[in-house]
Amino acid sequence: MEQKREWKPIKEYKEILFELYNGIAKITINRERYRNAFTPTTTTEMSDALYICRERQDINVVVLTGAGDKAFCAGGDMHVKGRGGYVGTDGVPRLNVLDVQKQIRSLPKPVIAMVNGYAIGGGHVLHVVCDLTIASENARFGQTGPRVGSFDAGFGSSYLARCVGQKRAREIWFMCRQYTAQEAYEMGMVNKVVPLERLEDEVVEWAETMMQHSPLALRMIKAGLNAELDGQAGIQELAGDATMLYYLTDEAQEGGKAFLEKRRPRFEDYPKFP
Ligand code: S0N
Repeated sequence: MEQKREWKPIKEYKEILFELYNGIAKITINRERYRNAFTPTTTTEMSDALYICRERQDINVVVLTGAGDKAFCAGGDMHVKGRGGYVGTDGVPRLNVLDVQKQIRSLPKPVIAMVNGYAIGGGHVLHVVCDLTIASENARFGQTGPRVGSFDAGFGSSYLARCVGQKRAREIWFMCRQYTAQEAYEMGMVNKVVPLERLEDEVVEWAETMMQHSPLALRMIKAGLNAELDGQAGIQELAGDATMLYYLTDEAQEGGKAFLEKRRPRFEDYPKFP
């Protein structure tokens, strides 16, 4: 894909690129040779980058993609798949892509999957857990788990079903077929399909539109949409945001001040909106 804008490196890693442009952070799985299949190193690095995305004030929207023009991500790297998970350089099997999924879901900023080719297996799950998916016309979507000895019965199934419906989700997992970008769009798991050469422009335009909107409003909407589906973990997220907003009020400040000044808090001074 032609690079039309100057992405500045945020941090150097072995298996991902992590770059910034105009408030947009881009995480690129950089294993083109293996269709951007992820190893435990890839997912550890993605976790670190996502943590930085959460912390940094100059990052408003996050884009997840794969290097080259063939694949977004082909799932877990089968070369390192052992008993109990994907075996890292320390010899320990892990499924730490699950941590990446949770981070994407709970990141209080929009995350866009920029799907530039195959999104298969665990790579399909990664696009599913992103808030939005924009795909190039050459993108292909699908699951292989039951054919290659794995499955994701978590977000990769349950949230997928919320997007495409139960029958389609079961078809995707039971049949292990591939779907074109247009078919994925019609199923409701892709927001827009564009020619490959327009993909990054389109994604940046969506990101820039969202950046004109209230970040707190976007954060609360994401938390609310998650809460409806994520049970106590979702409520915890939404409640955490409510606490953060409460801490911004004079009423909450009064409680803390009164404690430190060893006096009764004057909560009666604050408005009670109907
Ligand atoms: C992507 C496909 C369709 C591309 O086909 P194409 O273009 O014909 O290229 P290939 O010649 O097949 O591939 C090029 C080179 O890339 C290597 N490669 C491709 N995919 C992988 C991979 N996943 N691991 C390792 N290497 C890969 C090829 O081997 C080839 O190398 P060389 O040139 O040396 O032969 C096609 O490649 C394809 O079908 N790939 C496999 C896709 C797949 O089945 N992925 C699923 C992997 N498993 C998971 O993701 C498991 C997920 C999981 O375990 C999980 C469990 C619980 C909870 C969560 C998860 C989760 O991860 O989300």
